[in-house]
Amino acid sequence: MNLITLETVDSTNIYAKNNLKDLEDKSVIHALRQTSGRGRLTRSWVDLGEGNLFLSFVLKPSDTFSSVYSNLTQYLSVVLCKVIEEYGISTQIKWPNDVLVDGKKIAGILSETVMQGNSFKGLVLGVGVNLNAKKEDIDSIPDKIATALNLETGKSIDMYDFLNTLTERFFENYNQFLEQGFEFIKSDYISRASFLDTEICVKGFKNTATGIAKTVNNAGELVLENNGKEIVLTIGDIL
Ligand code: BT5
Repeated sequence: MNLITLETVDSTNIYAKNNLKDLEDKSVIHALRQTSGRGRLTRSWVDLGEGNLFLSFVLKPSDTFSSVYSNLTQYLSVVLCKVIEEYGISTQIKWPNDVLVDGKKIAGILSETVMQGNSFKGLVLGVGVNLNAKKEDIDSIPDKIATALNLETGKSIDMYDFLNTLTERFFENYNQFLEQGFEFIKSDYISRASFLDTEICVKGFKNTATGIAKTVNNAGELVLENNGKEIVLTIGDIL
């Protein structure tokens, strides 16, 4: 693993994408501060100050895209849960990849695929984790109830310890995950899935689907049941 630490950057994902060609496979771009952290679609990721984690994994597993790469966000969400649990805190996953503590968002993941024409150049898998935040700053995050690891444990968190454990655990099983796909993490994922067996609303690009969340299938897709009909969702936000 090649770790690059930057003082301040607009977004570690943007940095990784702009420099992708010069970055080797399994590079990790880490920033102490982020001025324009990005979420999915047009959303942003709030920088809650130094001591919080902002990083992007640069992955170049092959020259062609494989569907299992879409599940890497779910793989990372399970790895994150396990690292947070090492601090004695229980976690939940909200499909597809939000990591929650007591229903509050503690981490977010953003995966971006880099293509040049039709050719696949690599993936940038970004993650932000709230490790050391003030309660008043957490409460000012728009649209979401959030938390941070220091607020949950009552202790300040060593960001470098967390970073080292996270990157080590991520690469420990990375190759096996790529070979076996979502099934490799399915039981770890399902055991933390807080949305199963409840009625949920999922907003996709065009439509909103409603139903009882039955399971997450072997491809990592969310299976809803509505009036006896099965709806299989590949992408979306649980409202
Ligand atoms: C995400 O998007 O959760 C993906 C966030 C990825 C951030 C990392 S940081 C390193 C790398 N570089 C980047 O530029 N990005 C990645 P999404 O599911 O769209 O959720 C975004 C929503 O989460 C926002 O609209 C807020 O409601 C909420 N949010 C923003 N900042 C937050 C924070 N610090 N803690 C908890 N929730 C937050």
